[in-house]
Amino acid sequence: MKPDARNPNLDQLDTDFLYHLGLDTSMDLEGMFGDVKYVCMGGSSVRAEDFANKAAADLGFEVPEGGAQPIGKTERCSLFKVGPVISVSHGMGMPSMLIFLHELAKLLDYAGAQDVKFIRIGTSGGVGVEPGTVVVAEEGLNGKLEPAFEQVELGETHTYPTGLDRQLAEEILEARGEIRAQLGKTMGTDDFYEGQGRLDGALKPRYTEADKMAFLKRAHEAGVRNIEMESTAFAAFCLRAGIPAAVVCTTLLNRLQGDQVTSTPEQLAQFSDNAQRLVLQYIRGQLEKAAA
Ligand code: R2B
Ligand code: URA
Repeated sequence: MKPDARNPNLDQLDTDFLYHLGLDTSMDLEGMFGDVKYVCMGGSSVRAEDFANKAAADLGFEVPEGGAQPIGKTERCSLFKVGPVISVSHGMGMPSMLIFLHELAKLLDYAGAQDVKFIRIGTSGGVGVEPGTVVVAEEGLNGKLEPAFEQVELGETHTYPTGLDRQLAEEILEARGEIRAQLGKTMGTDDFYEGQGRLDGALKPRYTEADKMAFLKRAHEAGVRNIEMESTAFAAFCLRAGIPAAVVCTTLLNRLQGDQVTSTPEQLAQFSDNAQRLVLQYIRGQLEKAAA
């Protein structure tokens, strides 16, 4: 975190309880997390565990028999550490993820971890891209196609920019090898159904199929290649904190062709693996470069 972004109020706390992580500053956070360089976050706890075990195998780090074990409490998220990589789940949507971003940024600050990058590895709906394609975000756009994240603080709306680290995005893309991946803008919304213009929610929508297609085409023309539920808050938080950040999402469907996710569990696992592998290929390259 850049020093001028750090909250000076934290100096008044005897112990800071990182409540949702189940960790606090009476613990040896430096010993536990001081060497972290990459925080890889995704919605699901199953995928966080899966990524931790893949990271161990791919990057050559040991895990206990039975696989990587969670650290802290697992009520709200699952956090694993493998070498310099934290793999952690953040739930669905910006409110849940923001809680973890605050607690993870504090955790790493208390631990004295240096030069840490945050990477969200997620799922999304593609816009004009083949399912399974990984989109590395150039920036986050909100549901109005603006590069902005709005937050109400003390009764007033504040707007934060949603740019992402261009160099990091390009380096991740360069690691793609055989994986189908591309740059694109990622739209972040507060809902999976009407917030993403779907016509298959529970309630009668205010819009028609023609309205939906016109919006998705407008989004595509604005550079949007996928839609998910966290990118704008993630980008805005990391930009404020001075943490280099990337959003790397696989696409589960092409929204220009429908709303339902109809792929088989095997296909979905492969799509998810594409984004995880891409990030692992990038991290492996960086660790090899640092060791050379
Ligand atoms: C992608 O997938 C989830 C919704 O299915 C949400 O967390 C997101 O951004
Ligand atoms: N996640 C989303 O938020 N939207 C999709 O269409 C698929 C996954």
